[in-house]
Parts: sequence; structure tokens; C-alpha cells
Amino acid sequence: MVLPLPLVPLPASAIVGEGRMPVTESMRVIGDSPAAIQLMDAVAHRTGIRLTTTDVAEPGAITLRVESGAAPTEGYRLSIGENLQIVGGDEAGLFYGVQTLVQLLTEESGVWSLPRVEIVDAPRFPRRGVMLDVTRHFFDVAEVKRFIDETSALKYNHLHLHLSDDQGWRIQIDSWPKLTELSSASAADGDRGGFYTKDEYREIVAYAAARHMIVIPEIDLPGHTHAIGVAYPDLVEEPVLNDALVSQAKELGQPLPVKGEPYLGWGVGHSSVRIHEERTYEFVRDVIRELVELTPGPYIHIGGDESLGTPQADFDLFAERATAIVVEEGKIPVAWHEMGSAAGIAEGTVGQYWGMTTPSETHAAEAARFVERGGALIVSAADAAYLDMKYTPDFPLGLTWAAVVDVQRAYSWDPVAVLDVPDSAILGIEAPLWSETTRTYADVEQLVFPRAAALAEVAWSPQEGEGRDWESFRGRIASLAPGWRARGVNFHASPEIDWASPEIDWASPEIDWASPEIDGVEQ
Ligand code: TNX
Repeated sequence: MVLPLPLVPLPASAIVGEGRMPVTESMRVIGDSPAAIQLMDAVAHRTGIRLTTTDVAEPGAITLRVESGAAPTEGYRLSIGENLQIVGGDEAGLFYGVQTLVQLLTEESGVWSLPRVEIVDAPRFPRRGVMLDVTRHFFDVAEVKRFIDETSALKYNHLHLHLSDDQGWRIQIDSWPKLTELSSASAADGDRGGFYTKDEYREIVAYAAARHMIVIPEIDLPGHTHAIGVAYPDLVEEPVLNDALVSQAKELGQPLPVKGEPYLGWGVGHSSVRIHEERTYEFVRDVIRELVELTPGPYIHIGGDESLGTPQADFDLFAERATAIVVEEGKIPVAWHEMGSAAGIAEGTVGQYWGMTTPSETHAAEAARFVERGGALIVSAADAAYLDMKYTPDFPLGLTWAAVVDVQRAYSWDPVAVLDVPDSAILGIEAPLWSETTRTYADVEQLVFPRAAALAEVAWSPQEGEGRDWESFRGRIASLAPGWRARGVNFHASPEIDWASPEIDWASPEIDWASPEIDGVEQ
């Protein structure tokens, strides 16, 4: 069945009543909370209708409030009947209720209206992340804010920023000033680089927080560190050129890495910091300390992927020391799953699994280590959740090393079915956008949308239930297109989806749709 509501992600439960509530300028919003202002802004943007606020409860007014216990963490109840009310279990829940309300707005013959509906909703996973790689190509503050707007509207709640890699360093660090002076101007293909000053970074963090997204900064170590060596050559080893790197460089016509010079290719696995130099750990500690000062969220990501140029024993030693430093500086370390090779990785470290939906034995064992050490896992299965994979083999943007990932493939997997660990060890998912092929922010949007919407449903919605299937999703996702168009989002109109969706009558009344009760909430 196609859920007769234009919602993505699918709510945990919804009952659709008869008739619709027209939305007009005479409608009032009670109060001036951040959620009320966000609602008025979004409605104005989407419909041109300017709602106003009132201090007193009056018939037909929109009530927005937080009531602890009304819904689980990040959950909400939305009721559109005689009156319109959103009750969040917390501030985040209220924000998500507002996002749902905005998606419910539809227009017919110039009249905007909302369906009469009772929605009780809460997320399946606490971790619903997206990642933006600002190293291979750099995206400025305004672009990152757009990314936050569009992903938080899909109920994503973590933004991982990949801030350092071979091609460039992207964050001001006062104690090591040459990082931005000498290593930030470069990017892949010789394109323009850039970096965030501390104030700009704080602006991003605050903008995300206002939309209930936690920013996770990543400094990728001990590999992916060529750019560090452009600024401070004594911190890194000579590049290690593996066969795959050399043949890929030839095929793509890209240069090979030369120590101390900016690297403009995409090859991976050639760089490493010096593992046995104490100065390396002074550097790591200083950088982490400055990042901690900028980071209200609980996590610092220290990388750990594809350190092919670092001998295994050295890599493990580094993983143990670097994760310990993050803990000493007061945050929870996050690392790509390879760091699970280290027996003594800091307790509580969160692993980010980026292998396939069917893991290799090594990757599965590395991921399991985080759980053995009292940590948990984020699943970024590359053949489903990687936003930089091509939609089709001949798609102009993206890579194919993990898979060709069409929208249906991004939609059709279960994060708890990937690794052999208890379900409770899976925090949720993250969908990374690596930026080798995205030279502009418009390119980023082509790869991210609509797949980020498919993955948002994987992360938010119950795995089972009426409407939680590809056919229903296909119908509902089309309803996001008008909003994306209105906001200028350069989404890919994948032919898997009927973007005109003529068969769906959003106004159709008298359909009850509900999935089983959400834990802890009476219906
Ligand atoms: C692998 S996934 C990488 C990145 C690349 C990406 C391209 C991961 C942890 N490392 O360095 O950008 O593939 O898809």
C-alpha cells in the first residue's frame, strides 16, 4: 500500500482522518519559541503564506510545545483535527514534528492545506548521520548551512565533517599555524581549496545545533595525512606508492604524491605520520585540544582508514595512543573500523564500519572489537550508504568501487543485519559524501538527493510495518520534489521514481494507517 501521506521518512504511526485543514494567513502560531519561528519561516518559504504569532490560545491556533514523557527521545505527536498541535518529547522532537508538518503541506488550485491526521512518531536509531568531505573539494560556510538545512529536514541529527586529508587541511589550528597557511589552498584536480576559521566553524556548529544536529569533526590519522607534511614535513613519512595507486594515477592521468608538495590526485594509502616520534603526539594532542574547544558535541573522529603506508604494528600503536588522547581531552573517540585491529583501543571508542553489507571476515572482526571494548558502531555500509557511488554505471558523477547504488539499493537494507553484534551495539547509520568527483556544491546535491532521503527512512522509520517498503517510498519521495525545487536543491530526478506521481491522491480521506505501538508511548 502507498501511504497516503507525503512523508519521508515514514512516521512510526499515522491515522489519516477525513477532510483537510486549509492554511491561510489568518492562522496563528502560539508563542515565539525557536520551533515556532522555524515553522513560520518554513511555511513562508514553501507557500508564501506568512503566519503570525499570538500569545493567547485561540481556536484554530497552532500549538507547539515540549512535554517530557509525551514521546520518546526525539519523538513527537502531531495532531491536525479541529486544532493543530505538535507536542515534542523534547526540543528535538518538536523540531522533527515541525519538519513533518511542513512536508504535509500540499497545494491544489492555489489553496494550501493539511490533511487531518494523528501522527505519533519517534526514531528507530539515535544516530542518523551524514558526512561531508570538505577536503577533496572545499565547501564554504553557506554551502554547509544548505547541507544542514536539507538533511536536518529529513531528520538527520549528526553532521560529520571530514576536515583533513591528503589534498588539504580545512580548519584553523592556532598552535600549528602552517596547516592553514601552507596546506589549505589546495584541493583535488588543482581546484580551489579553503578552510574554516574558528569563528566560521563555530558558526557552522551553532547553525547545526539550532537544527538539532551534532557536528563531529574528523582529523584523519595516521594515513590521509599528506597535507600535514606540506606544512610540517618532519611529521610525516615519505609517500609509499602501492601498485594500485600507481596504476590508478596512470589511468586517471593524475600526479603521484611528492613529499612537501600539494597532492592533487585521489589515490589513497600513501601517506602516514611518523609513529615513533613524540612530536607526532604533541601535534595530535594540540589539534585535538583545539578541536575539543570548538566542539560542544561528545565526539572527535580521528580517522584510521586506509593507512596502507603504515606498518600494522605501528598503526595499532597509533590507534591506541590517539584514542587515549581523545579520552584524556574529554571526548568520545570515533574511528573508521580499521582501528579495531588494535587490541588496546580506548574503551568506549565508537567504530564506523564502512565495509560492504556482506562484510569480509577481517572487517567484521575489526568492527566487533569496538563492541568488545565497550563501544558501539555506526554503520556506513559502502554498497548501500555511500552517497558518492554512482546511481548508474554511466552517471557523470561519483565512483563505483563499492557498488552502483541506485535509490532502491540505498533504501533496501537493514543496518542491524550487517554485522554479527547485538542490535543494541548499533547506534544507527551514517551516509558519507566523499567529494573526489564533486567539484561544486550543485554536484554534491546531485549525489546526495534523493538517496539521503532513502537512507533517512532506513535510519528513522521502523524496519517493518505498513508503508515501509520501496513501492510506498517511491510514491512518497516524489512529494519532496516540489519543496526541493522551491529551495533550488539540485536533486537527481532518478527514473526509478515517478516524479509526477499521478496515481497518488494526497487528499484521499478515510484511510487508517498505523503500525504497531512505538515503545513506551501509548497510542
Ligand atoms: C574510501 S571510506 C575512503 C575515502 C574515499 C572513499 C571514496 C573511507 C573511510 N575512506 O578516502 O574518499 O573511499 O569512495
